[in-house]
Amino acid sequence: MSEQTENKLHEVFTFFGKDGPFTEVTQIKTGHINQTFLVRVEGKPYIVQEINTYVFQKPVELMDNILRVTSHIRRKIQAQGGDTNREVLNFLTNAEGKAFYLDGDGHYWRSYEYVDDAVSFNSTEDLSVITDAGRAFGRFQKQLADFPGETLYETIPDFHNTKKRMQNLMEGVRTDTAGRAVLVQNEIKFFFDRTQDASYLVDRIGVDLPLRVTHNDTKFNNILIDNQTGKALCVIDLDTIMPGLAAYDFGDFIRFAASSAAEDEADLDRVSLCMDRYDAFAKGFVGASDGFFTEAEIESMPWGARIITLETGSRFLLDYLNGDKYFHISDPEQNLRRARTQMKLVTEMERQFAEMQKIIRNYAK
Ligand code: ADP
Ligand code: GN1
Ligand code: MG
Repeated sequence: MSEQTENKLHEVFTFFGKDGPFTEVTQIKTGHINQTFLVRVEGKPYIVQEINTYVFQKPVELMDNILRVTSHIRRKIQAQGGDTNREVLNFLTNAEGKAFYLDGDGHYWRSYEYVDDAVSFNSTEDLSVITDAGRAFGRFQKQLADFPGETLYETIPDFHNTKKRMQNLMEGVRTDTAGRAVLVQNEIKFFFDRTQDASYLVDRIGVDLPLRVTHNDTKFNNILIDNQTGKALCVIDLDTIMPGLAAYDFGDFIRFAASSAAEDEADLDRVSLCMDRYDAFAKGFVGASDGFFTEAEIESMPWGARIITLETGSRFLLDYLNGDKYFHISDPEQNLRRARTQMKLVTEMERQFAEMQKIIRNYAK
């Protein structure tokens, strides 16, 4: 870690009244958005993050959402006799109750307790872990069922408005900032051909699909698994909690964790939809939900998978066209590889859609 970064991290801990000698500083690179560090101050572990303000333009409102949502969840856990130190994120606040530190360069920092003896996965073949993650993301929606969604600040407007996402892609093709459109004509056509699908869920919001308070970024690595019990412990990465559809949270997990390969796999022959993982997640998310979801919502889940995968692919392609401004990348082709894996998964879902629907109906009973 550079001396400059270490000094900055000390500044953050001083702000929160927790500074002391560091016994570990490690950068965690699994997320695509924020800068994340694991720091142990005299042995006690914390996560410190620099909030990405290109992505989240109102960090103050964002942190207000997170504090209110985590307090709400903490009360639920307390009422059920759970462990509030490990089952919900605990953010540091300063003497005035502020949960972010604005440094002299205009960067926003936050810190919360690191949940020790837990891991986050990018993938697993252990179906029981996937089912349990489904149960935990379902439980998360239930915990927030009585949270007033209309009071949440929209941290990224139109985050899962897939229709709008497609329009953004087309606009990106038109402006072609990085001069790359010529290289990806087939990819652009793939999304163009599916503009009708993109509207399918958005147009039903408030018609037959209820708006709930959803997580909206249910990647497998946004949930912590307890090392001792192997059970899903704590939902993390709370930046995008906003009103949304249950199908988004179902779909985003499938997109990521039911893929046979990494999100940026170059060899598309290795990318397929693992139906056993899809089944395992459906079992936890829908099957364990005790009648929480409506019939229309349950029927919409496979569409959530197909549409969120389409949407995420379009976002990767757009970022490639824009010159990689949004997602962290390791090389200039990574966003393009990511877009292509999502396209392959969409194709797989289209081919096996009847089977996906059958599995969901099975858990609706
Ligand atoms: P990003 O928005 O960039 O995805 P995240 O909030 O998801 O950032 O954090 C990045 C990664 O850091 C997570 O995927 C997880 O592996 C790890 N992580 C974050 N918070 C904790 C925590 N409290 N305990 C353990 N690991 C964590
Ligand atoms: C980002 O932050 P992370 O890595 O958990 C992104 C998601 C995408 C995902 C694709 C705020 O999630 O929407 O689906 O990358 N988060 C944001 O891997 O845009
Ligand atoms: Mg994350």
